Amino acid sequence: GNELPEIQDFINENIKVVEKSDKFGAAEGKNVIFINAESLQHFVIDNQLHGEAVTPFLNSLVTNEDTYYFDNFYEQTGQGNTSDSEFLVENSLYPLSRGAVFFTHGGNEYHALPEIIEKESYTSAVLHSNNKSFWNREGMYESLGVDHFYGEEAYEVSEENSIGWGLKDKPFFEQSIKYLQSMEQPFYSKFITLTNHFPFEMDEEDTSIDPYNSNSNTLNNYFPAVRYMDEAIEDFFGQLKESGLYEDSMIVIMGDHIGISANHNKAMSMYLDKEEITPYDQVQLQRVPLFIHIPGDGNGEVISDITGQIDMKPTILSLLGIEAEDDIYFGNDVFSEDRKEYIALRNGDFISDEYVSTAGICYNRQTGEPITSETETDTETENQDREANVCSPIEEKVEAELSYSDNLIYGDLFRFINFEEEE
Ligand code: GP9
Repeated sequence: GNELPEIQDFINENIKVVEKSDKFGAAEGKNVIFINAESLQHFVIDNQLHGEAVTPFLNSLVTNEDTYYFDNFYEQTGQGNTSDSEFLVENSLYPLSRGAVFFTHGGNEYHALPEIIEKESYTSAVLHSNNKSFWNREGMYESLGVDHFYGEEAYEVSEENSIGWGLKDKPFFEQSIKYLQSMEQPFYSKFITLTNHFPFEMDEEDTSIDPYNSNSNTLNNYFPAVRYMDEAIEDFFGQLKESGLYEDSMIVIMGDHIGISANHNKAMSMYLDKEEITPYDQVQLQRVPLFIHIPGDGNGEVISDITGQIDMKPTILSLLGIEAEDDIYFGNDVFSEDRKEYIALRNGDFISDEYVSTAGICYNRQTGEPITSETETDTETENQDREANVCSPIEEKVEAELSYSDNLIYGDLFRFINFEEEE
């Protein structure tokens, strides 16, 4: 645990914001219903196919007065895909650069969201109709302090109501309502959807928008699968209202990771009407939707600040009005004025207000143009390369952040901290 003081100093100096955001406590005492939306990317939101909206319900949520929509919110996962997104959300730590931390370090001690909010009388549950051992969820959830895990055996799954990876999202939500109703309140529940998963297979009866027409079947089929998810979430909102849970809950919808990889760039460039997908565009495609919907709030807006999955834990805690000053985390409350100015991706790329850094190239974020020279004030040749890279100062912070997060995981360092005492 010798490294802890250095890590804590780094976090205090570079990450933590002392001042509470003006949304602190905006959802105090409410249930949290978190939808981990499989493979949902930002580019489909408010976009069209064959002259139709791809996600009519989610589009209506963007402009809903009770919704905060974040249109520059990035997924930060690595090889652990969905499990990495869960790891980011619950811990505000980075997943690992290789392998899935759910498997490699599922037995570590953590100071995760479910555990923290349990002290404020919150019950926590994950609902996901898949085998409990997939991604070692059962083991990891115990380490994260999740109280209940409703896996595949909690659902009625038949040939008729399943496709691809298992139970379709509509029956999944329908069958989950009874579990929510039986949960002690307030609760923090996470729903992990499944239908919008590669290869995006759909039954005819569930297809309400025609596929795209390109050389990529993956991208073609993505649209009907996303539309199905949009409908499933809309139905779920209806069920929440009918069950009386809606008013007392905050509903968060977050895309977990990209669904369309760079292998489909030709088709993607055709859909987005671009000549090509540049490395800069590739980073922009790592944006996933984040909706924070607080019934009765009335102040909803679209927020374009640079944000990411690492921010979810401090954001949820702040919205619930829970202070966790001594906690160790690498994100910020998305509503905070004083947030750190960049979001780091797991491969060391980053996005800041001004720049996008990827594949060793520093881009102007607004124009998407590479920055070739910023050396007007210094003509000495040997300094040019160094100074040409205006991304360097942030790159250094990103590198430090990722490696401190790795150290915490590899060294299982949370076992050396007694948060009870510190709080
Ligand atoms: C599996 C589901 C999908 O249970 O969460 O996982 P993914 O393949 O997207 O990581």
